Amino acid sequence: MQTLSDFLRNSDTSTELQQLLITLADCGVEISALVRGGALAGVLGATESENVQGETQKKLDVIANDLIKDKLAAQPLVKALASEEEDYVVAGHADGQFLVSFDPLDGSSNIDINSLVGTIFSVLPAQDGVDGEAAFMQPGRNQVAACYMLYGPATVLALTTGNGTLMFSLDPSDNQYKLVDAKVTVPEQTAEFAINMSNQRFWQPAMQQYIHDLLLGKEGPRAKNFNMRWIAAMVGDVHRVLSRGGIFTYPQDTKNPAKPFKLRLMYEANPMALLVEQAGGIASTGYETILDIEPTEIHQRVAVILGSKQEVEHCLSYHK
Ligand code: AFP
Repeated sequence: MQTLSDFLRNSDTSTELQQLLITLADCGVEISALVRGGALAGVLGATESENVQGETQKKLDVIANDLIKDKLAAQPLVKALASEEEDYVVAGHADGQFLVSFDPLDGSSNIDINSLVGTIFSVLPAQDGVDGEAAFMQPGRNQVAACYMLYGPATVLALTTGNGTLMFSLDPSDNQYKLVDAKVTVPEQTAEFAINMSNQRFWQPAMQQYIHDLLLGKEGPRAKNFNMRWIAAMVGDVHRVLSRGGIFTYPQDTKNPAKPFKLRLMYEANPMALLVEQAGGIASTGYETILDIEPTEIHQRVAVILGSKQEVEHCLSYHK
């Protein structure tokens, strides 16, 4: 079976990007081992500190964040990095070619219940003369690569460099990622949706109506029954969408008027949007294609509707 390194070597990915991707993949191998260690690795539970989003950081979030930061600091190709867990952009090597943003442990509330978590990376090209946060203010369309590692029963790596989406699985016998799907394809139709239903009363009318119609099933306007899944880790929900299709959404809500959106553009929405688009799906806010958003700040949050083409288009028709 083809390893990630073999695949990259035989692809038209630049040597520099290959090196960076191997570094990111290695971070996943180490974090996967920590996650598997669970309580025995002494990594569960919360720290006292809060991150910039005002959320209590789990111990493993901090460990994963530091691990990635250290690995990327040692990588001369990285000009700067931005993490969901860092208040500010961290400078790297002045002549580095790449900017890396990441969510070190997505779905961290799942850690203590031994459920799915993962790591998400987005890679942008560095630009001459633009430093700090300003360097990251590029639309997701500019990403040269996006990937996630999902730490589940198996550790999997989904990767795109803008030429389709590929899936690798981490072989525990030699700690190598092996190619399991060279052309991930999201089915255009689905009968499965993912949304946090507990927020229903806070959604905008368009999303209220769309979900209402899904719930009517065979007797409603959609004339078919829908099933629901919610993993509470975007990385897990997107993996399901890439594996068998579906629609995943975290829409705008009024639960906390100061925070109408939940998911982060740079660390979650953009990399997942590229992976889903490259697999034939769609990713939108309801009003704008995610990858076309011009970011205004590093920790920006957005509404997300992504997945199977026809179903997302159907959902978007309610937003017109
Ligand atoms: P954390 O990484 O802070 O745990 O957040 C995960 C997440 O941003 C995303 O991965 C999930 O889809 C979403 O939150 C879950 O949100 P709910 O708590 O509303 O289920």
